[in-house]
Amino acid sequence: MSGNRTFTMIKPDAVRNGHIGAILAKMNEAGFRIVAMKYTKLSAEKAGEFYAVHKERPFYGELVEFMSSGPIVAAILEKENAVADFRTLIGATNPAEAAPGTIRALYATSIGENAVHGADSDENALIEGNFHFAGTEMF
Ligand code: 3AN
Repeated sequence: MSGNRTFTMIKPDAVRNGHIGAILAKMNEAGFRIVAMKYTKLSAEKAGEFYAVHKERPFYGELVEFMSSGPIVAAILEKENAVADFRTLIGATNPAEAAPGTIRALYATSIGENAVHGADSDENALIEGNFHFAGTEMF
């Protein structure tokens, strides 16, 4: 499984702005297959746990508040070289620096509210996927 799966969330800003369908279409067109998916909402406690690695960063409180501010779409996606190819598809953290045509260039609002999350390593893809989908059937 290592190397061919990644974990993503469509964040509350993109959900609020009506971009779920367009973002899923971009993922599909780029060759990602959905293995597991759910429409859900993180409590502040769960968002804090998910982003625990950023606890010391100045934006942690803001990030937790934003990520628990509304529903998200969480998914595990499959494709060869999934983690790296997905990071390319979503673009830079700051949408102002994201390459044209990337999901963040198209749909993100700001560096904090940047439309979509993508795991940054195979190890984290597994941890984050388990965080949302442990015990869930995958296809
Ligand atoms: P990425 O999501 O591109 O991997 P990270 O891991 O550096 O970026 O940051 C995780 C999340 O923290 C970002 N998706 C974004 O929502 C938020 N974030 C990162 N940098 C900032 C910042 N300077 N100000 C506010 N929020 C930020």
